[in-house]
Amino acid sequence: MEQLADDHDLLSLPKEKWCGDDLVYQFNGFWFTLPCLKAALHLLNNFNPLPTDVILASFPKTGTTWLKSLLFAITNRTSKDSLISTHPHDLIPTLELQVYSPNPTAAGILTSSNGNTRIFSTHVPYQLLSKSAIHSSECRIVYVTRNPKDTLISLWHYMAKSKMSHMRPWTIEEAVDKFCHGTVAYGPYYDHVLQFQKQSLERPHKVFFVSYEELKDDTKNQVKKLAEFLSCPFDNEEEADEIVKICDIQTLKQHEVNKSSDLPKWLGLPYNSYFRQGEVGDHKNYFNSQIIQRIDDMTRDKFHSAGFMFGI
Ligand code: PAP
Repeated sequence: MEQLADDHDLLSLPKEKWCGDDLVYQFNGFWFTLPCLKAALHLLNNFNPLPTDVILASFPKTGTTWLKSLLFAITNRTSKDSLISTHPHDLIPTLELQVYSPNPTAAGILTSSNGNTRIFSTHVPYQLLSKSAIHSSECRIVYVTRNPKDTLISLWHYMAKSKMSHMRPWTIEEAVDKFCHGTVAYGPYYDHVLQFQKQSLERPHKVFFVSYEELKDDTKNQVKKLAEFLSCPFDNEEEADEIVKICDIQTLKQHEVNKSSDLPKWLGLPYNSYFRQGEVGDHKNYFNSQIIQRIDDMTRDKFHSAGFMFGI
């Protein structure tokens, strides 16, 4: 992996504008905002997972919040009511935002010894994680993906919320362009997804790979598979039914904490920005046929030609 000594080295990396005037920097083939890159390097150099740890990995806007809720509920059945009072992102911290950031809000999880399974999440691509202790550890990885068009429209909405009125807006055309060039935070999306998909085929006991669409289509069945992967299968159907219900977006949206427009300490966007439509196919309300064609061509070229028949 490319070695960087200091901030000066970081600033000399190739950079591009992505959302409005915000910059992303290229490191080992992927694009990062500067704070996330610094934190990601800190994480890669210092995180030593326990064999019992679970890492939720994802490209942004592919179902992370949903999976955080499900993973928490599945592994903490007796305290699953915490989902009523605590935002899923505060129940399961993101390594590069809450644990290895310059002002970490959840670093205590590294030293806590309450005996619970530690669950972390990350958007850092496998290509970089494979250079860290995460690769050799027996910890398990759960990866969620989502079709590229809905991922992009979800990202576009989310980033639009982050723009102040005086800032240049991010048009849909610009967002599509950046997404297709891979110059979005943690992009390219296709390289991110493909590597975890490959790992899940090679090491199915280590990497559980699921799509947002599969989860939507048959939530209960996928949740049961997830519980088995995590070595905590359900004793009865009712247990699985309950977890599906408490993690449903409509249930979660009703909790005050998830409706809140307060800003979490670790990010500049309000808690409620993680719950929007939660539907499959929302891109059809925004993309014209040329945009759909452009992304579908890219999906065929990147996914289908690699044998991964997903995303159209
Ligand atoms: P993150 O990577 O920033 O954490 P992430 O949670 O992956 O974001 O993506 C947010 C999307 O998941 C939103 O999709 P949308 O913009 O298309 O609506 C959000 O609505 C959706 N989402 C959040 N929680 C759930 C849930 N419990 N069930 C289904 N979808 C959900």
